[in-house]
Amino acid sequence: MENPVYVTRPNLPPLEKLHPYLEEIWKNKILTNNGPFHKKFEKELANYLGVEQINLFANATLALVVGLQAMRITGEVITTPFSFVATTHALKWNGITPVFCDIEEKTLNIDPEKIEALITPKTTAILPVHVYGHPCNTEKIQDIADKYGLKVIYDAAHAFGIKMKNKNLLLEGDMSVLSFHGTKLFTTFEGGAIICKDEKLKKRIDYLKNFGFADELTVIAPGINAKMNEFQSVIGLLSLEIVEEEIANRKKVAETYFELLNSVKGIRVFNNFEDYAHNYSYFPVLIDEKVFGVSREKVYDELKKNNIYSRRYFYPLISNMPSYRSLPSAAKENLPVANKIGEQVLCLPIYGNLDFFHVKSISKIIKDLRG
Ligand code: T4K
Repeated sequence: MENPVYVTRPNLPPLEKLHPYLEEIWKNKILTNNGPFHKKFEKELANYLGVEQINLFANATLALVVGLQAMRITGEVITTPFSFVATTHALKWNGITPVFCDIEEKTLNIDPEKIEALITPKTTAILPVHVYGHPCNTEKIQDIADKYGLKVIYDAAHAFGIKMKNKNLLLEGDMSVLSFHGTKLFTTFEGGAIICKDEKLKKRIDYLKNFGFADELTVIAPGINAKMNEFQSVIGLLSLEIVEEEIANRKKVAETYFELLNSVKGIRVFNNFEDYAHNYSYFPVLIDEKVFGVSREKVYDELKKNNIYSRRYFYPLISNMPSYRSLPSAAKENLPVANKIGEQVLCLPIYGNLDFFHVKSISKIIKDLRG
């Protein structure tokens, strides 16, 4: 490939649309602290996502940290090792012990059948991730949470724009956290949001993300600075106008991959989206070396030699990282599925304006490697 092909590229609004907004910011000189564009974006985003209220954040990691604190989560939290490090780091930053639960083959999300065995008197919550935008089994997770009096916080960093048939995925559990990072389907450069259903909780989150200020003189808790600024909010407003088109374009890319890779023995693609409209935020494939004849590493290297930068999201597993591997729940024998998937997974490039020539070339390079 003449130019590098990355795992993702942001979909940016037309530059000329930004200028009037910047002029407005330059005129009114409000740059941050719940300014007019922040308010507008909060409203329009809530409307787009079909939720009542939303708290905007500087990024999803801070949103997770603040969200857990706002809900007063302590002790142990059951979570998945198959995610981006930020999921577990947010627990650590709150002094909470992560307890890793294995994942299910079908969705690569936390396996609800394995949660109960990990509950102890110290467990206060479950922190699942809708990995790659594959929805978790929220009914089963909620049943367990209700039975044991646990809170559920969804890391929904990959789940923007998922449309379920009978429910709003972002309203499942007690809280959902979205990411608007530059590598995400919907971006504000850096950014994130919390969606919760309780108005009092929303208020507490707003205080905590602004140093704990409830009014000019009252600080209710040692909060942090995690606010989204006016520039990010403007990008968010403009990105809302183009996100549906981005999803539709990504769908076409994904369908081409499906067509070209679906029947390759030893390669698993994820195209079983019967119950929901997917957002195509990632395109993970699983490479079973024994059947395919070639390792995931070899495929990754071969693509790289061709100037194509796939990513091994999420390898190594969080549970195998130095900060976490000494935890009893991190032992490999407790997490057989996650460890297997971690060795097999490769995320192929996907974004709205990825050239079909590239999709075909990537698929051909992979197929030609077959042992
Ligand atoms: N929970 C989950 C489940 C998450 O996946 C994440 C973030 C979080 C929580 C935390 O969300 P934030 O606090 O970030 O809002 C990336 C992202 O930094 C991270 O946001 C994301 N997950 C994770 C899955 O991936 P890297 O280290 O792989 O990114 P990087 O810089 O190598 O970018 C990958 C490719 O994307 C580049 O090769 C080119 C392209 N790219 C990237 C950037 C940053 C662009 O074209 N433009 C850009 O601005 O971590």
